[in-house]
Amino acid sequence: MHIRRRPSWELPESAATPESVYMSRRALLGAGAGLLGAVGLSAGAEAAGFLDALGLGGAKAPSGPAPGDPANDPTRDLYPARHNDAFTLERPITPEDISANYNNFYEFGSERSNYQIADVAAKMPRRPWTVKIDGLVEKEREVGIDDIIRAMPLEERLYRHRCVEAWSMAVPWTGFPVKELVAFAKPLSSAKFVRMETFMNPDVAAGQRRFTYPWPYVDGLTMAEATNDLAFFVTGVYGKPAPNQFGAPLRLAVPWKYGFKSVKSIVRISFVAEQPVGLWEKIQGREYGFWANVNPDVPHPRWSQATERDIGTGERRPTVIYNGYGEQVASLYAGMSGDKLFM
Ligand SMILES: Nc1nc2c(c(=O)[nH]1)N[C@H]1C(S)=C(S)[C@@H](COP(=O)(O)O)O[C@H]1N2
Ligand SMILES: [Mo]
Repeated sequence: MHIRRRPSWELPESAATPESVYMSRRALLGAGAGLLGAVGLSAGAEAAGFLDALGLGGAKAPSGPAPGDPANDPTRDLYPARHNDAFTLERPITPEDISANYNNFYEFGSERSNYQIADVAAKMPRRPWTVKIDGLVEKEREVGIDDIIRAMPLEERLYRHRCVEAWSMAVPWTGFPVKELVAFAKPLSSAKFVRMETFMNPDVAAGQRRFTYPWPYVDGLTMAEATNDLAFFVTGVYGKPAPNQFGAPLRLAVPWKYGFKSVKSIVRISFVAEQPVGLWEKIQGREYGFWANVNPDVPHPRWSQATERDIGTGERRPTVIYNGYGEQVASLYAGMSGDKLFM
């Protein structure tokens, strides 16, 4: 029997995470894999939950000092960074204890909430960490993350984040504009896209033992998108080095696009001529495309994108085109049209 494993976020958040679903999933745990088919699972979240329960997703972190503890981060002296007043928000910042325990990071499992991702991700060593800069650049090189962070102008920006699952948050990221790293990388004029790749380490990231996902996680931007001032590389959050579950030590934030474009824990940045194919596009290209710009009027094939739930306040609010950043980014898409831009 073939059981297709779907990522839970193929379901809208409202359908994927109510406590009742979570509880009934737990109640069924003992029954094992055979039950997957027996209960006629159409919900991907359910299947993913079972796989986690079978030890494929992520067990509780052992107690003891976590190698990923941001309190020991070698760049902690750089925080808090200067706040950039050009990036403020009209909505309340999501409390850290909420955003830090509600994460999509499939390398560490598929249970978005209930502290699981945070606990398991904490086992990931943050150093040594290098970033390979390669492809169409003057000179390919591999740079230590601390050398990158210390060479960049760190600042704090308040950004909205809109997941394709229809939840959102408002976060004080610390980091630097992607365009600064592009300048540092010295791409050739033949480079048309920036491709970003997450680490690959199934020993600490049990989710990467699921062969049905085409690891490592990849996504990308056009050069014009990457050099737009809004495109941001995140190194910290809430005024300190980012805890691992947010994608330490280097994570993208492109707030006008759905959250899956914002690649976490980057180890490789490649300048390429061809449009990169992201992990989710590879799995389900009809639903998760390259552009993935936020648009309330273009529904996901299986749910509406008209509104979103703010995980901080619990409020449901209307979704705004380009997640409210149209003034900064709409010109990137001038002359282009069609639904493809928005999914
Ligand atoms: N490597 C990697 N990056 C990733 C993901 C992931 O599973 N793996 N999930 C994406 C999705 S779907 C979202 S919504 C955001 C979630 O970021 P947060 O956990 O900091 O809220 O990370 C994105 N980046
Ligand atoms: Mo997401």
